[in-house]
Amino acid sequence: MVRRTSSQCGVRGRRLAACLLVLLAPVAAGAAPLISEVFYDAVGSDNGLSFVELWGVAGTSLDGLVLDGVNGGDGSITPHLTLSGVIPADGLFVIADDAGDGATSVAGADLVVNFDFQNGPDSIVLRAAAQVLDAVGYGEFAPEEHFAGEGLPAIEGAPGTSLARRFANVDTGHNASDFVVLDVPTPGAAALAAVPEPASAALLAAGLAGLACGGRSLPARRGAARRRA
Ligand SMILES: [Ca+2]
Ligand SMILES: [Ca+2]
Ligand SMILES: [Ca+2]
Ligand SMILES: [Ca+2]
Repeated sequence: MVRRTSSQCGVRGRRLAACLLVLLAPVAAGAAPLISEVFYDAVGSDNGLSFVELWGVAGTSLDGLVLDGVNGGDGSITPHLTLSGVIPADGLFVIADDAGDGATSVAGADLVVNFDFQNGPDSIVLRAAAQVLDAVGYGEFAPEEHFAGEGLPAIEGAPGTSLARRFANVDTGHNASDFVVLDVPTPGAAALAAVPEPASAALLAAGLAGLACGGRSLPARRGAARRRA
């Protein structure tokens, strides 16, 4: 058995703690809105049923932001939606498809516009002018196709299912791991990761890092050292 020295353990533990802090951290207050759920393929016609849900800090203006659909086949942009409105108190803003008469069947819509995002492989990108704020690509992309998401694409579910972030406020930049298929779409509702207090997040990461170095937490190992002394 190879024994790690305490200094090897310390370096390894600090690296792991830093990684865990990044992985566990929800998006910080003041950050740009995220695409938290997309529902682009209802059973049968999508008209008046599809939606894109955004998560953001309450009070954030969406005026002038753009949602683009990027065609996986040729990279063309359609639809191209200019947004307006403000993230409400619960942090979730629902952009719902207009059924053609100014109304929508999507519950809790915050903005009604006419659109039809395609089934994959495609991507949906949230922009502020040329700056990409968030993006999700979904479906199986051939090498020559155009993926405009982050990391690897999210998998597609059957018609009637949506793609949603595991936690609406957590974005690791990897669509495949951030998004899951929901059998029942949830416009305007989402699981949120608690924003940890900086001290408790650091303690959690340090404890987990300590476990990686011999299965004892850092305080436990300090205690053992004191008993030997
Ligand atoms: Ca459909
Ligand atoms: Ca429509
Ligand atoms: Ca992102
Ligand atoms: Ca939702």
